[in-house]
Amino acid sequence: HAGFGHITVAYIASNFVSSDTASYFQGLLHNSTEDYLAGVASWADSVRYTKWGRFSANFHFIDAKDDPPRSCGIVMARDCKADGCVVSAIHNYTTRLLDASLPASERAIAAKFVVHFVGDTHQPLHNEDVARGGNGIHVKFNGVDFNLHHVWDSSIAEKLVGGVRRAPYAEARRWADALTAEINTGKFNASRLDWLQDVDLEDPTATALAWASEANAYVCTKVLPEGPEAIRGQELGSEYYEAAAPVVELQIAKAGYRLAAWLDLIAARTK
Ligand code: DCM
Ligand code: DCM
Ligand code: ZN
Repeated sequence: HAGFGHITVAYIASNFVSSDTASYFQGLLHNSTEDYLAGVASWADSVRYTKWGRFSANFHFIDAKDDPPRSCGIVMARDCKADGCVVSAIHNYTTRLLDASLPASERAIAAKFVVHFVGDTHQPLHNEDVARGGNGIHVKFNGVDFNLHHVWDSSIAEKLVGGVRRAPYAEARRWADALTAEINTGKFNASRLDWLQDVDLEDPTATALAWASEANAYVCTKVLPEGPEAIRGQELGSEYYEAAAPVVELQIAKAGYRLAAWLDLIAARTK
């Protein structure tokens, strides 16, 4: 369920947006329930393999051509493909959301892409070129074969919450509410304002690049601490998981909190 993390991020954002923001996006997305963001969070993944959605396939990641674990870092001119990457996609769809001359149907598509790509840019391996973001690194997780990208997209988060069902909305909601409490009064409370330091609606590329660079740095420290070859074929369900799970939790919490701030800025501008 690659969707579980995205749905959780969307529920966290729903918990933090202002009531004006909620009304604005509920109207745009024609969904007046509490699931208006969660319900569209995985849409971008469902269209990327369709004929209509092919143009968006490269928008889910940026292939940082760095050298983990020795050196991590993103260089836009080097790493963002000519037809786009997650950083330029966040810029493009934020701009389209703000463009009142576009039909509402196009602004709704832009909203769905923004909700999804803010999540993708917080996953370290969506900001790394090595083995196509870890897709080519085969590992085991609790005895089952996966690739490293899938472990970071799904397996770690699913283990953290004790497993999820095929439609993971209830589990995502519960996890989102727990992380919301950590942000409001718990272990993330002290850092929540720092998380918004780079947020600047005047410069969506710089904002998204700051988020992507922060996630990319984890590739050198927590994803591939001994390099890509050392991890191939390894069991990642115990010690590796123990070190990785706090990063996944932090990145999901940050993505949701930042998405709320971003949507608040956008909705305030459209008044
Ligand atoms: N499109 C996009 N980003 C743009 C322009 C277009 O993603 N900057 C996508 C979304 C639209 C589709 O292309 O649904 C068709 O757009 P248009 O009618 O402008 O060609
Ligand atoms: N992906 C990535 N970096 C790449 C290629 C793909 O982060 N260079 C992501 C996009 C999907 C997942 O990996 O979330 C699987 O991609 P695909 O279906 O293209 O193999
Ligand atoms: Zn994606």
